[in-house]
Amino acid sequence: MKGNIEFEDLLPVIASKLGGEGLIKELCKGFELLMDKEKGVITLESLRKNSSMVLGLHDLKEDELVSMMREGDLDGDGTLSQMEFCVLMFRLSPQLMNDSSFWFQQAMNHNHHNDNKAST
Ligand SMILES: [Ca+2]
Repeated sequence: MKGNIEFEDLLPVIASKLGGEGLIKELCKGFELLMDKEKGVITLESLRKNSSMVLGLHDLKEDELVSMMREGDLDGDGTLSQMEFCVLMFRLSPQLMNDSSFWFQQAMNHNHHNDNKAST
């Protein structure tokens, strides 16, 4: 799709609109619980081991954990970095997606602002 903006590129914009660090912290609060403490990233193994500690993840089945990893792993290294996890949590939060769609539009409009000569 032409002019498609990657979701993760917009995350900082949306975060700043919705409440900045508070939002990021909220989205990422599960990360430290789920990550492999030695590697500093979430692996399928650490996800499997720790998902019971995170509300909303404790009854995920094995194949759901696998698809969560696959969906969240943007760079294909087989693990979830903190950023990847945040983006995934964002995608998995329908209410958040709903609230952010407005800012999505704002960001898109801002991006195509060049032919708009409106003065400030
Ligand atoms: Ca990754």
